[in-house]
Amino acid sequence: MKLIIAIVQDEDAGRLVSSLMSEGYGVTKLATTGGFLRAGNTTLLVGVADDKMTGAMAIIEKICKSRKQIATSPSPVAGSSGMYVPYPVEVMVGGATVFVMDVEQFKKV
Ligand code: 2BA
Repeated sequence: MKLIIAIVQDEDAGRLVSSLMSEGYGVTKLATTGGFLRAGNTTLLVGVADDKMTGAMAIIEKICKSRKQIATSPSPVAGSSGMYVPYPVEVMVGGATVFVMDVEQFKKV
């Protein structure tokens, strides 16, 4: 068995959960925050049998789209004032950031 940890954009999360559930995957949805943008994203935990991995990854790839996002990032400290000056940066976010781990044990007690 594997555990998929998929960090996705909030815009894709609802459709992704529905698609995974309708194909029989168990899903847990967590509200998370990206370290760089400090904006909300969604992390899904999906426990899957080894032979179902390809199907789960195909659904994630189909639904999660890359998007440009404008974020406000702090510049280095400006001179002696010690003030942070925010400036906009454009970054390409997603489709999905996916980690796959081996599951040693899976129990429902
Ligand atoms: P954030 O950390 O908010 O990052 C959002 C996007 O900002 C990233 O998209 C990337 O395009 C850009 N970015 C991140 N760090 C950067 C930096 N130091 N300089 C310039 N641009 C930077 P994605 O790579 O698609 O990542 C989307 C979200 O996935 C991340 O949100 C974070 O929550 C998660 N993530 C990505 N890589 C990760 C990792 N190695 N470990 C844990 N979480 C990760």
